[in-house]
Amino acid sequence: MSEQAVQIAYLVAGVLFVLALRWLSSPPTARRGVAAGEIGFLVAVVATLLRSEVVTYEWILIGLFAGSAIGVPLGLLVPMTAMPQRIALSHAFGALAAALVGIAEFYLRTPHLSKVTMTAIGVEVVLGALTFTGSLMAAGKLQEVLPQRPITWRGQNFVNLSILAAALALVGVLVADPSQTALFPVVIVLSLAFGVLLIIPIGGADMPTVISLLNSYAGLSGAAMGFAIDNKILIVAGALDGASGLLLSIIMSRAMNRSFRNVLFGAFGKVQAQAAEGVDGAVQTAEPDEAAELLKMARLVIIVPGYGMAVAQAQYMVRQLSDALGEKGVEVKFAIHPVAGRMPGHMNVLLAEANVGYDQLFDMDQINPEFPRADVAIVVGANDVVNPAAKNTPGSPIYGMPVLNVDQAQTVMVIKRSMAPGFAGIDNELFVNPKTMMIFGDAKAVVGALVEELTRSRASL
Ligand code: TAP
Repeated sequence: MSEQAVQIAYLVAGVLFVLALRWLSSPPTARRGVAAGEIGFLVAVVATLLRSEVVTYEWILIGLFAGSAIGVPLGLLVPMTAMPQRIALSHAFGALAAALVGIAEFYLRTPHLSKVTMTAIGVEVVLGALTFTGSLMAAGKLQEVLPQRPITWRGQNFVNLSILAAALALVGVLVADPSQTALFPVVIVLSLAFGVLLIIPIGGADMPTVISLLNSYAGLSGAAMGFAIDNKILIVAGALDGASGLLLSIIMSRAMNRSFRNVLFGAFGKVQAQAAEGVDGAVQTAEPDEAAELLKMARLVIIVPGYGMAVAQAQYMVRQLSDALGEKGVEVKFAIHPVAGRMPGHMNVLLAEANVGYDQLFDMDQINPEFPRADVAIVVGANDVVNPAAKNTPGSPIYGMPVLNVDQAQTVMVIKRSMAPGFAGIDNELFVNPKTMMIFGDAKAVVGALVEELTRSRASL
């Protein structure tokens, strides 16, 4: 394939990546966005493989089969609820690949490295190495093979930043004089160590935000690799990845009430250290038949899905509940909190899977003013995202986090298995609110029972 054709293919791939990001930002076009991204990568990979600089395909094929042997089972077997740690592993692999390419380039080309190339290799290896160990640590914390609690000590930020500064200073020395090859392994070791130290003080609760940030680092490492080996599509894809990962981290930290400065310095995550203080008050429980009676009389019902809906795989039942209510003339809306579940867009993905109409899904800012008008808010396996402590209890670990105002509805039905806390590990005063009825049980079973009650009464009419 001529070099010109390769560059045109890269341009097409770059446009597809931009379109993919554009389309992924809205549920109705998200599937198209995934397809555009996949086609973009296929075009980029095929064009690269057909480039004249490929000497032999032997190792490429071995890599292709080894990668597929790991990637396909990961994609098929890992449940949606474990997606954050799976994504962290993908970042670890991607960042390791970038770091290894940088290391190979250094030893192949030194000492004939220009200052620009050495800078690019330095950035690539530092970011690649720290993202590799950082992502492995993040995956380990989320999978709970490592302790979730933040581990902190005095002077931690100073030590961590000194290690990073030392790695960058050594890169600076190498840019001035690439023949100092003995310094390069030190850069690698310092960067690997920084990745571990960066994650140690961060609690499991904040890990998905950090993973998004590591995604950004992996992208920037890839972009630097593009400069190092003069590959334009790597620069484009890496820059898009770097920028979108950074934006997503900012959006997530805002939604979880973390300042982004804290994210960058890894100084947050002490949330779990402040344990729940307990809430006083009587808990009112209800059975699905009582709840169904109330639902039949409602005009507006707002359903709030959360992590428990994902665990129970209750989204199909929830869709049936929405349909059954719709048939009774009840208006049904879904309230989507930006960090409900365990990954960005978690609820949107599940509800789309169950074919809930996009016009029924409302973001927090859109739906919050509607709660006072709602006859019933049904909370399906959500907890932290509806916890009024975020508004009313200064000192609560989630104080300041924007939440869904379900307590403003006339009646609140909470479906969960017990009084156990959610991700932030704190109790929820909503459960003892006189307006609230707790319907204990697995989300799928309870919502199924509600559907049965609603449709049975329809059949008997
Ligand atoms: P959580 O606060 O984690 O609460 C989920 C609730 O679901 C639990 O209290 C649990 O109570 C219930 N549950 C679990 N399995 C269930 C089942 N089979 N049936 C019924 N209920 C079940 O969830 P949320 O309200 O969605 O909030 C998300 C939390 O994750 C927030 O703290 C957020 O900051 C954090 N987080 C989110 C993200 C993203 S990007 N989404 C990233 C990082 C962190 P029982 O055990 O009593 O059933």
